[in-house]
Amino acid sequence: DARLNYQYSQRADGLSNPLAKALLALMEQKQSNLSVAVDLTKKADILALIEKIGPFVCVIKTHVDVIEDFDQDFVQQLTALSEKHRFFIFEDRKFADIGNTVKLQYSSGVYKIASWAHITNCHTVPGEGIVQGLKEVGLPLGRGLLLLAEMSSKGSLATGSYTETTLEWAEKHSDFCIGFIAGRRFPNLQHDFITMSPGIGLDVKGDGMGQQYRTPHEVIVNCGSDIIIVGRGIYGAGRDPVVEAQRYKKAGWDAYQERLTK
Ligand code: 5BU
Repeated sequence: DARLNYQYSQRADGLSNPLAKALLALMEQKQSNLSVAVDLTKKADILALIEKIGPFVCVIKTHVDVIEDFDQDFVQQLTALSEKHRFFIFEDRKFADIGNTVKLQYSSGVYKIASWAHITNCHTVPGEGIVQGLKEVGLPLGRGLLLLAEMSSKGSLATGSYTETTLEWAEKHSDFCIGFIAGRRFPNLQHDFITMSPGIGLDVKGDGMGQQYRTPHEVIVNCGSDIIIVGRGIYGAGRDPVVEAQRYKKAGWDAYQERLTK
């Protein structure tokens, strides 16, 4: 895939979604292909962590349903931080229901995800209608969707024909689907897509609950992924998040530079 040798900013041309274009441009500007998964449960802790690491990331990934004191003020503060430090917000909601239900889950309820998350994602197990439903809400708002083509966890069932069909739906809905959660770039696709990979760690291989870690070099240079998603490797026990964010940012960016010259 020749696009593996393109700079992120050059690849913006091959994507139709304006948010995807903006993300690729931002990555080049900030020299960051690092997304941090901020899986903490207190609003203040999350915001304090993001204030520190915001300068080093292109995307902050959230799980807002684990926040004990979630409220609209959290959304406002998160949005303000995303503007101050220039990053995109990815709510890792993993929608997994019929089109009509996910429309409601995406737009309504306590979280109103579509109103603040630039990016969200979904499983493809319910069929193509899930993409259609989310698109009805998200596309008019300028949002982008990632399809879960693969998962990083041991024994994941998202393989083979499940993954292949997921790729077809992304092609069909490439105006809204900006890419995939996957461990590798998929070859021979008509459109260009952004690949984001969770399960990234420089120090450990797993977490004892099925998570499997690979290095930035492995996923970006060997497997052609674009964005590394790092959680506990940044803020886990005994770690200095600023030091670790800079370390993962450098590892991700060095790997990307190496890929460009391959
Ligand atoms: P960790 O602390 O780096 O293991 O966190 C990984 C994050 O990525 C966490 O928020 C997961 O929910 C998320 N994740 C994942 O680990 N694997 C996947 O396949 C997908 C998401 Br999709």
